[in-house]
Amino acid sequence: MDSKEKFKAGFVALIGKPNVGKSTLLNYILGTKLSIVSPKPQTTRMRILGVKHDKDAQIIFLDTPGIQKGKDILTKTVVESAVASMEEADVIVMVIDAEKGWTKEDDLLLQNYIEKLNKPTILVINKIDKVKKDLLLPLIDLVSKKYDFKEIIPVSAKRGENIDRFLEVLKKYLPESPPLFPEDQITDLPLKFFIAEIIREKIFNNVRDEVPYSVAVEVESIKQGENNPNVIVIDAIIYVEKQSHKGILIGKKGQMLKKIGKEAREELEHLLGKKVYLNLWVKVKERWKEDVRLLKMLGYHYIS
Ligand SMILES: Nc1nc2c(ncn2[C@@H]2O[C@H](COP(=O)(O)OP(=O)(O)OP(=O)(O)O)[C@@H](O)[C@H]2O)c(=O)[nH]1
Ligand SMILES: [Mg+2]
Repeated sequence: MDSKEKFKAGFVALIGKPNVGKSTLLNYILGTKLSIVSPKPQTTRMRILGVKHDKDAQIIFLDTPGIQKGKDILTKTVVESAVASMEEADVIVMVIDAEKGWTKEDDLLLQNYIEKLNKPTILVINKIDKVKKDLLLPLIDLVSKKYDFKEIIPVSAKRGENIDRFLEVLKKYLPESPPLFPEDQITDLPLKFFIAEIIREKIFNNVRDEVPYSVAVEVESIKQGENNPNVIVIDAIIYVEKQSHKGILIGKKGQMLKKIGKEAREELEHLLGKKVYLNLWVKVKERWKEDVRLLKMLGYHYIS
C-alpha cells in the first residue's frame, strides 16, 4: 500500500431480486462458504455479514434476502432486514442477472429504496457466463439510463470473472477508516444459525415445490463430544407447516431425511474441521411464519 493512501473500511449492502447470485458473490469474495446458495429464489432469509480483509481495506459485506412481496411476518421481517442493511451501508451494490436482464422489480427496487437513500450505488451484472457478449452491451446501455450508478460491472460470481476489478472499484467508494473488525473475524453469524442455515440449504437443494418454503431449522444444542474435543454433537429441529410436508421431508423409509442429514453433516465436518454427529427431528408447526417468538429464536430478528 502506498503510505500516502489511508486505510479504508466500510459497509457494503448486496441487494437485488431473489436468485440473482448475491450469496454466491459473497462466498466467492470471501473464499469460503458463508451464505447458503440454491437454485431456488428466496434462499437467504437473514442478513449475513461477511468481512473481506485486504491489505488496504476492510470491506464489510451485508448479504441480504432478495426483496420480495408477501404478507406473513416472516417475509416482512426478511425484507426489513434487507432494508436495514441498505440504511446501514456506506455503499449499495445492486445485483441483477445478465440473462434475465433489467425487470420491473428492479425498477421498483430503485424507486422504493435506492433513489430515496441516495448513497453511492454500484450495479453488478452477474451471470455473464450465461450470455453472449453482444447481448451484454445493450444491457449495459439500458441500465446506465436507469439511474446514476457510480459504476456498472459485469461479473460471473460462479466463475470468479471480473471480481478483482469489482473489489478495486468498490474500495474507491469506502470511507477512510481503521479496520472495524478484528483480522481473524469474517462474520458475526452465531454458530447455531450458521449450522441451521447449512441444514436449510440441503433442504432447498433436495426437496421440491413449496416444501422448502415451509421449512425452518432450529439448532437446539451444540455439544462437544464427552471424551473427544474433536467431535461435535448437534441436535436440530426442522419445522414444517403441514403434515404432508413432514412426510415428504422424511421420505420413504426415512431416505430423504437421511440424505439431507448426510449432506449437511459432511459439509459441516469440512467447514468446522471436526467430526459431526447430527440428529435431526421433523416437527409440524402450523403458522410458524407468524410466530414472532419462534422467528426470533430462529435468528430472523437477531440483528435488532
Ligand atoms: N451461471 C451462473 N450461475 C450463478 C452465478 N451466480 C449465481 N449463480 C446461481 O444462481 C442461483 C442463485 O444463487 P444465490 O447466490 O443463491 O442467489 P441470491 O441472489 O443470493 O438469492 P436469494 O438468497 O434467494 O435472494 C444458484 O443456483 C447459483 O449457483 C453466475 O455467475 N453464473
Ligand atoms: Mg442469497
